Amino acid sequence: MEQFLWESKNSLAEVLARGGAGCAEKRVINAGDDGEAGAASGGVVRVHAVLGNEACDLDSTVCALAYAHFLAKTRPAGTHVVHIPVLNISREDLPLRPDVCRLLGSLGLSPAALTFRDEASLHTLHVRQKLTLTLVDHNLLPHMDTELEPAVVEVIDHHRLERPPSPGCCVTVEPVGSCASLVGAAMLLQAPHLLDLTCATMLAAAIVVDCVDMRVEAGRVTTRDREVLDELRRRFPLLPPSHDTFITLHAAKFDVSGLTVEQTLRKDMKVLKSGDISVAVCALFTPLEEYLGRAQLEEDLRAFCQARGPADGYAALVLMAVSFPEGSPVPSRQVAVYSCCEALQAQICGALQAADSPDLQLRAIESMSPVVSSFQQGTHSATRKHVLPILAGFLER
Ligand SMILES: [Mn+2]
Repeated sequence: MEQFLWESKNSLAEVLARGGAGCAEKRVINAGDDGEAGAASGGVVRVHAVLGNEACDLDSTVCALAYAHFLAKTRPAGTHVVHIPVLNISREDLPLRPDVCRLLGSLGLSPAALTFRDEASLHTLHVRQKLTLTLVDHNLLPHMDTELEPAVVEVIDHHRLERPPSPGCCVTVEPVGSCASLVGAAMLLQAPHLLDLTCATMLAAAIVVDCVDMRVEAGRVTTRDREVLDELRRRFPLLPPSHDTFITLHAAKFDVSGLTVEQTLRKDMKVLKSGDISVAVCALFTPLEEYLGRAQLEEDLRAFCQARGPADGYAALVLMAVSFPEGSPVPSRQVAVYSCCEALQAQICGALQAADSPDLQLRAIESMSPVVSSFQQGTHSATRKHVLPILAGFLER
């Protein structure tokens, strides 16, 4: 009989290392029915998904994995419920989170064992009254998921409480630095025996990253975060040093060397739309030089514009690069504009150069690339938040 990995006797590490092959709960959550897999498991009645937020950052990922593990092991057996962590992004977007990949990899955990949002038929399950949801690291479902709201039975989060109270839902919301501190606290209190080195390492990593290396001056860490991290460390003396974890994962987060041009652009993108023109505005976290020097840049940019956008594609791309030159307290900001249509590219450049609230103080960078127009931005304080309205105003005209 096929066993449900998350329900089995295995530790979290074993569950995740085994990968997804033959994974019965994946079929259940994919199909939204309990036909074959249900029969194999002795009749699955419900799926209890632990869902992180749409950013699917390290905190959300760790909380979903650890808390689903906790639920699977602490809920009475034989209730015909499978507990599954669901990462709230498509599987194809996992490489866009190199810090998450790095942490999972360092623990020997295989992404194959994870269930992503595009693999989970949550809406179908809900319609068939087979879904129960726990939200971690967010407390309000996004607009496209509001109809799942009646399925939510529990919330554990550290963001501002936005959900209206409902009788059937148990809400734990505390303004701590990391949601992993709340999940860790629950496990330490209710089922400390379920914590193993893998689980403790994941929780500690999320806490250290979200609390910015536990530095008080960063304004994120709370007493609660510190208490949970200290207790994890007391129980697991073999946990890697917090500072090392922070340095490694922080560097990994901004390491785009393993990403394709397309993935780099998609990583942090906002889209402006006016009439039938769409413009993608992408944030980059490396100097433009490192990026525009890539071979086949023009082909990649053109393909991105054509393949990725709405039906007509993106008419133009605006790249906003921010980096911190060594020893400099202020960021270096650069802007690049690309369009398959030369006239549009020139017009967008003109609009950005002419802007006066704020004045971006753009200085053309010659010879960086023949296909894009590149600028050094003199105004350090102007971020994408400021540039979007300039572009929106241009598109309206
Ligand atoms: Mn969080």
